[in-house]
Amino acid sequence: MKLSEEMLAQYDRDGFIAAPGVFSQAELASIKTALAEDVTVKGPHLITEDDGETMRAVYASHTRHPLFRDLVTSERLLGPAVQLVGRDLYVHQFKINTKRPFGGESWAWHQDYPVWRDADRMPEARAVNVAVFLDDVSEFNGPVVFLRGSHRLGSGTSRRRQGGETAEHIDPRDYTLSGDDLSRLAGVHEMTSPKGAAGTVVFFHPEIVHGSAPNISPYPRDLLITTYNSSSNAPRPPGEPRPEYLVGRDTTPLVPHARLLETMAATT
Ligand code: 6CS
Ligand code: FE
Repeated sequence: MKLSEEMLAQYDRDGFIAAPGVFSQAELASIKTALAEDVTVKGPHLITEDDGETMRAVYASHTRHPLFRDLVTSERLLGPAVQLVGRDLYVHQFKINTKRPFGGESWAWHQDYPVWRDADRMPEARAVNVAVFLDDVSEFNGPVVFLRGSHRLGSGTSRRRQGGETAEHIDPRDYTLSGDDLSRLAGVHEMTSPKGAAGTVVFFHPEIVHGSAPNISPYPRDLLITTYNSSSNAPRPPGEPRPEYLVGRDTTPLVPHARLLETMAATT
């Protein structure tokens, strides 16, 4: 897949672009099967809602399951990512936010890069988030909302809130922008949420302000997000880095492939 000049210009201007129909129904079914297999592996990479039981997110599936390994090296994701940030990309972070029907919780307003800057010492925002809709996304099941063009402001003012410093996985609540900041930003940057069928892919900038509301609908909203970073922009923490499920260690540039995704049993 190749992004047109127009789409590249749109990304620069808005901080995100959406491409429908990137994955087929059969591939989506394979991805769902792989997700069901992967979440049987227990560990700190499984993030729960505040009830401590319901799954909210799973991290680093690409390090455990062959299908997700294939997905992150797919030319359909990696090709456009290279166009947007440049060559020599690796996976800094991989997650699937599994927003369940009837109450999957919100994600507070935040920017991603400040977390990686402060917690991981990622030198620059030379990365891109690639989000794959695993379910149809409508206005009802808690779509991600962007402040259009807010990536152009940078992220100088985003700071971690006092408290909660011990968690490895940093919830956006600990990094959320103030109400004053958001009111000001929303006055200039329109709130907008890409919607579409499962198989749609959204590319978004690590400094765009975004968040999402709870899912009160009867429909799930599983959203897979892989963050590609430039190998030359890999985190350089002074001390112990955060765990591998949050911060990818293998910074070898990925080589894209053009295969379809097939059902593959988990290796673990
Ligand atoms: O701890 C982290 O890296 C996660 N936290 C936030 C707010 N964004 C990026 C990432 O998913
Ligand atoms: Fe985010």
